[in-house]
Amino acid sequence: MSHGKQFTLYSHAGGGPNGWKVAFVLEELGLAYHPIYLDLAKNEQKSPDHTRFNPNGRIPTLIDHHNGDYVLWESDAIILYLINKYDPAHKLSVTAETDKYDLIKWLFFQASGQGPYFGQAFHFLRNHPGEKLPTAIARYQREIVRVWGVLDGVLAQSPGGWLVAGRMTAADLAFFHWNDAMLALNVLEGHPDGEVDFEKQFPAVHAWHEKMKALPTAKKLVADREAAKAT
Ligand SMILES: N[C@@H](CCC(=O)N[C@@H](CS)C(=O)NCC(=O)O)C(=O)O
Repeated sequence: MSHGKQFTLYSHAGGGPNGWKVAFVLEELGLAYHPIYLDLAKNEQKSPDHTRFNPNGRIPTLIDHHNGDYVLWESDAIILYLINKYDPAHKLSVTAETDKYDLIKWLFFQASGQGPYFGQAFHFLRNHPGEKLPTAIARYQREIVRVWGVLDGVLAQSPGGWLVAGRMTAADLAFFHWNDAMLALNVLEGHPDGEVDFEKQFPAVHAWHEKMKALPTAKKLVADREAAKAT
C-alpha cells in the first residue's frame, strides 16, 4: 500500500455507476481511498491485474488495507461492509432490526432490479453493435419507468422522503448514480409509450434525487468523474 490510504477502490473512469456508488459511501463516511480507474472499453477489468482480486472481472473492487488487505467485490456487499464496520455514528446505517432488513431489502432491489435493467437499457440503446433491437430497448426502457414508479409510490409515503428510518441512509445513496446516469445519458429517449417527464411523473423520486445531488460529496464525485475521464 504505497499510496497510504486505507482503501484501494477499482472503479471506472467513465460513468459506470457501480464504482461511483461505493465512492459515494466512502465520501459520506469520510474514509480515505485511492481510486484506480479502469478503462472498461479496453476490457481492463478483465485483465489479470484486476481479476486476481475480483474473479468476476467487473468493477467495483475494494481492498481494505486496515483489515489485512481484505478484498471485497459486488457493490452492495461493499456498501454493507463499510456501513457495518466503519459507521459507528450510524450516519448511513440503522440500528433497529426491522430498519436493518429494510435497508438490506433496498440494496437487494437495487442490485437486482435497478442496476442490471438500467444497464441493459443503456446497452441496447447506445452500445449494442449492429442492428437496433427495438423490442429490447422498449423492454428495458419500460423497466426504468416501472422501477421509478415503485420508488415514487414508496418515497411519497415515506417520512422525510427517504427509503429507510425517515433519514438518508446507504439505501438511498445506492440508487443515486444509476438514476443520474439514466438522466444524463437520456436513456429514455424514444420511449415506446411516449416522452417521460421525470419531475412531473415521478415527483418524489425527483425530489429525493435532487436532495442527494446537492450534497457536497455528490458534487465532488462529479468533479472526480470529469477529471478521471480526462486522464
Ligand atoms: N452486480 C455488480 C455489477 C458490476 C458491474 O456490472 N459493473 C460494470 C460497470 S458499472 C462493469 O464492470 N462492466 C464491465 C463488464 O461487464 O465487463 C455490482 O453491483 O458490483
